[in-house]
Amino acid sequence: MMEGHRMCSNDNYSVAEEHGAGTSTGAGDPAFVERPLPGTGGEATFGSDVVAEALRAVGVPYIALNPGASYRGLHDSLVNHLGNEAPTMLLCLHEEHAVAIAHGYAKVTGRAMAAAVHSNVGLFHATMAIFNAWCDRMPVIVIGATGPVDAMKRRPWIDWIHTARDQGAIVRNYVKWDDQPASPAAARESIYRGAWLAQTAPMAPVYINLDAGMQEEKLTEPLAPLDAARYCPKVQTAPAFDPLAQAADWLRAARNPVILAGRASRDVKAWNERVELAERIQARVATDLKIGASFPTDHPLHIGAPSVFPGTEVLDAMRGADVILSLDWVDLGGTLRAAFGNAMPKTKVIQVSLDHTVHNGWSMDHQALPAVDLFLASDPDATAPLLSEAIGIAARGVAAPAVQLCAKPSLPTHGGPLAVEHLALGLRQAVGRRDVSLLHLPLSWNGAWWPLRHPLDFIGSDGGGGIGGGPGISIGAALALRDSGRLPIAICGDGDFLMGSTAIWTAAHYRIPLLFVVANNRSFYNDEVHQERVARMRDRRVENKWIGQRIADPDVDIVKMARAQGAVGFGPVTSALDMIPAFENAIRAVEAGSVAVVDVRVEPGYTPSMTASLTRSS
Ligand SMILES: Cc1ncc(C[n+]2csc(CCOP(=O)(O)OP(=O)(O)O)c2C)c(N)n1
Ligand SMILES: [Mg+2]
Repeated sequence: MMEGHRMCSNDNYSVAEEHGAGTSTGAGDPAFVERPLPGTGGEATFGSDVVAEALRAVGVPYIALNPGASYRGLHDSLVNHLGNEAPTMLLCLHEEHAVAIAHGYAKVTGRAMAAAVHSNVGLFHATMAIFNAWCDRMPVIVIGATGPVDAMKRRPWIDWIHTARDQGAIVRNYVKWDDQPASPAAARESIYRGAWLAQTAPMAPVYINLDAGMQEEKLTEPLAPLDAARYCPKVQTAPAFDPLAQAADWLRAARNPVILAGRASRDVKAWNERVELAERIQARVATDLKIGASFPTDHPLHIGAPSVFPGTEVLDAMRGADVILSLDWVDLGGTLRAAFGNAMPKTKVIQVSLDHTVHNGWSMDHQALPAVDLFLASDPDATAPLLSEAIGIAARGVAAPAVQLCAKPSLPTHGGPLAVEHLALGLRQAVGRRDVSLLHLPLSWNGAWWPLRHPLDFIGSDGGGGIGGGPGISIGAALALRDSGRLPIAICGDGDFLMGSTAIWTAAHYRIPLLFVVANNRSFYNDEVHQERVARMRDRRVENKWIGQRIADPDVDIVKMARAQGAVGFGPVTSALDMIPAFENAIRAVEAGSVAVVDVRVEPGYTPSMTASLTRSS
C-alpha cells in the first residue's frame, strides 16, 4: 500500500526500462514441443510454401490453429518446408482460442501472431474472438481457406459445403482489411499488406483467405525475392504542428486539466512520457479497466481507482476541469455525456486519436460522437512527449496525498464466505514482492484492490465484451511474457473460464506457465443483476433472479477440468484459511513451469458503480 502524504517526483512513478517480452529461448519453448523430422527445405515448390515463407518474412513467430483440409497445403508447408519454426504452430481445441491467443500475444507485444482457421466453419467459430480483438484494436493475422475456388477441382460434398462465394463477408465488418489472393505471388503480397495494415495504428485484425487450389498447386517458376521490410514501412503518426502548438497553449494555461488516459502501448518509455506530461501540467488522470494500464493508479494525480465505467470521482473531476485531454479514451462521447449530460460541455476538449480511420457503419464500437474543440489525428504515445516539449514548463513534484487504493487490508480469520475482495487480498499477499502481470480480471473486480505501476501490470480486458475470451487471451499474453520474469495471473469469472476452458490444454501442451484464479460465484452473475433490475422495474419477484443464471446443481468441478487437460488444480477454496496456501502452492507450480488453476468459491457481488452502470435504465 502507498503511504499517505508525500512529495513525488518524476522518478517515483517512472519505470526502469527492462528486457522485452516475447523472445523465448531454450528448453520449454513451444517451438521445441512438436519437432518434425527434417523436411525437404530448399526452394518454395508449391503455392502454400510461398505463403509460409511470407509469414516468416513478416516476422510471425507463432500460428495458433485448429486444423482443416482447406489449408492442408499450408499446414504441410509450415511443417515440412519451414520445419515448424518461425512460425511455430500452437494447436488449439477451438478456433475461438486460436484467435484469442493471438489477441493476448498482441496485447503484450503490440505485434501480430497469426491464427489459422478452417474454411467457413472454422471462421464461424473464430468470429467472436475476432470481434474482441477488433474492439480492442489489437493486430491478428487471421488466415482462412476455402475452395478449391475452381469448382472443377472440388471433392464431392465436403469441398462444396466448405466453400463460400465471399467468405470474407463473415468478418469484413470487424476486420481492418481482407483479401482472397488468386496466385502465390498475390498471396505473398497479401500477407505483406495484411501484416503491415494490422500492425499500423489503429491496429486491428485482418483476414486473408487462401484458395485451397492455389495452395496446393505447384509453382510454374520460382518467385523473385521481395524484401518484406520494404513492403511494411513504418508509418509516422505524429501530430501536425498547428494543433499541437494550440493544444500545448491550452494545456500550459489550464488551471485544472484532466487527462483521460485511454488506449496506449505497453511501452515503458511511453508510460514514463505520459507521467511526465501529467506532472508538467499537474493534470489529474483517469484510467480505464477495459484497457491496459496507462498510468500509475497510485500516483497522486490519478483520480480514484480505475474502473470499467467512469465513477463519480472521474466525472466530478471532468466537471471541474477547464481542459480535458483525451489520449484515445474509449468512449469519449459517452464519458462526456455521463459528466455533462446531453448539453454540450463548456470545458475545452482535446482528442488525440487515430481511431476514426477504422470506424464503419456496421460496428458501433466507435461509440458516441464526442464534442471536440481540438483534434490531433495522431498516435497518443507519439504525441505525449511532443506535447510535453511544446508546453515547455518543467515537470513538478506533486504534493497531493497518494491515493489509498486498498480499502480493507485484512482477510477474515474465520472460515466464512469469501468475497472477490478477499480473493484479491489473499492473492496479493501470496504473490508478495513478485512482479505480476494481471492478464484478465473478472467483472466483479474493483480497481482499488491492486495498484498498477507498470504498463505490464495489467493488459486490459477482452475488448468486445465477448465472454469466454479470458482464458485464450491470457494464454497468448503468458506466451509473450514467458521470459519476462513476470508472474502471469489471469483472474476469470467462472462463466468466462468455463466458456473458454479448453484453451488450458494448449497452455499445458506448449509449456506456457500461468496462474488462473477462477472467481467462482457459480453464476452468470452479471445477468442476475439485470434480472433483478427488470423485476424491480416491473414490480415482480426479485427472488427469482437466479433462475437460468446459476451454474450449480451440479457444481462444475473446475479443478478436475484443469487436471484433465494437464494443468495442476487447487481447490475448491471456500475459506480464507485455505486460500493463501492454495495460492502459494499454485504460484510455486507456475514458477516450476506449470499451468495452475485455483478454484475460489466467492459470493456473488459487484462494485456499486458497476451495478449502477449495468442496470441504468434507458
Ligand atoms: C459470448 C457472451 N455471451 C453472453 C454474454 C452476456 N454476459 C455478460 S457478463 C456474463 C456473465 C459472466 O459470468 P462470469 O464470468 O461468471 O462473471 P460474473 O458475472 O459471474 O462475475 C454474461 C453471460 C456475453 N457478454 N458474451
Ligand atoms: Mg460467475
